Amino acid sequence: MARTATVTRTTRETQITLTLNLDGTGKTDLNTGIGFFDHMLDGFARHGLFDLAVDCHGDLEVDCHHTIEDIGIALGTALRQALGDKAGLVRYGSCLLPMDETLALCAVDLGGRPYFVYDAQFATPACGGMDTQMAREFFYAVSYSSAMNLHLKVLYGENDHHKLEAMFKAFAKALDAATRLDARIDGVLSTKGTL
Ligand SMILES: [Mn+2]
Repeated sequence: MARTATVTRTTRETQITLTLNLDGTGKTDLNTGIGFFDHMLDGFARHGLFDLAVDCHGDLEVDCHHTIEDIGIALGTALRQALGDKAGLVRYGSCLLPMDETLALCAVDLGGRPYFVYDAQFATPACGGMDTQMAREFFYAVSYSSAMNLHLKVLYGENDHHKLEAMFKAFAKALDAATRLDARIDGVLSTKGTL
């Protein structure tokens, strides 16, 4: 069964159509209106081997906040739908991702209990059109809308572009691992028998 989902989300602040394929090859079609954020989502999709299309018309005349947060909600919602009944799902994934001087850590559990732990500091207020503060808002939105336990931490680093990109790629690799299916798993991987 195809593990894909398309989410359309419209508010007075953003109009979003997002399509996610968990079993893709890293193909992207990204039009968020924020060049730097497109670059981050591109790194996420390519390194997670997800196909991801995002079309967003957001209130960028205000700032980047609603656009980035709402795309996080749409991505999390699509992820939750695409995972379906989670039968055979590996469930856990983690990655330590180096990018030049930066090292980022990501660990995820797709067990259905949302939790979010985040630790990253930045030297500058923005990279391109993306406020550095919005990384937290984006990943928090993904975690609660997909019911994911998500831990993200920048262990060290200097350059804010590297820190952000390392987090998106670490998230991609951890999520790729957690969304794999294992034929040895009978039903769902939980001692409770439900996810
Ligand atoms: Mn880059």
